Amino acid sequence: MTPGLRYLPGHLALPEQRQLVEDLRLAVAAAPLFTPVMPRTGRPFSVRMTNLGSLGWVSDRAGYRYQPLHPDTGQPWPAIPGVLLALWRTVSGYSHDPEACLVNFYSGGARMGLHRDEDEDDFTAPVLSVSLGDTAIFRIGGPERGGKTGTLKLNSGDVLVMGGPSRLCYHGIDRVLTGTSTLLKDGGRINLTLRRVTKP
Ligand code: MD6
Ligand code: FE
Repeated sequence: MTPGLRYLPGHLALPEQRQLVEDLRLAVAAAPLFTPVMPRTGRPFSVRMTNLGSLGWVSDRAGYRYQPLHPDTGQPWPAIPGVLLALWRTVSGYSHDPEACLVNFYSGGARMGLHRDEDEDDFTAPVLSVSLGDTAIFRIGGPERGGKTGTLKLNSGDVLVMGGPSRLCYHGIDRVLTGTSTLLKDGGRINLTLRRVTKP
């Protein structure tokens, strides 16, 4: 496994997963999921997104960036839930709180192409990911596009920490295995990624 990558299978127990889903339902009511589009081409992503925290990641024709307000409502993003802050403080090994939690919702044939998370100013903080709902096939490679890659199954409750050298590795979601979890009543998968954006 890539140095700095930590895979914590089943780290979140079912009660915490259920609490998070409840927190997310309230958050999404205030900050609705939107469909991001690729810079320049305007091609839509197959996942829908929203954010929690003081900054949120958005992608539109103008580019990728972090911003304090929801692009459609113009309101600040909802707060990062306590379960997630507690998780970050326990496993990130980083002494400042995250500023952004990107919420990705996968339904049907949604996937995520290989990419690096590189829009942050602080790469010394890890990116911490939480998976909820249906199992996904996660693909990870090295720091260069086109290198050797491998896959990992991400199940509901799994936590993945991309720190150290793995922080800037290419990764993506090949596909989501429909019907593998009953956590979300209408199925699908939610991925949460906690990020530190600015240098403290
Ligand atoms: C996903 N995850 O699991 C997509 N990024 O749906 C990511 O893009 C990701 O899992 C940075 C760190 C961990 C991740
Ligand atoms: Fe990512």
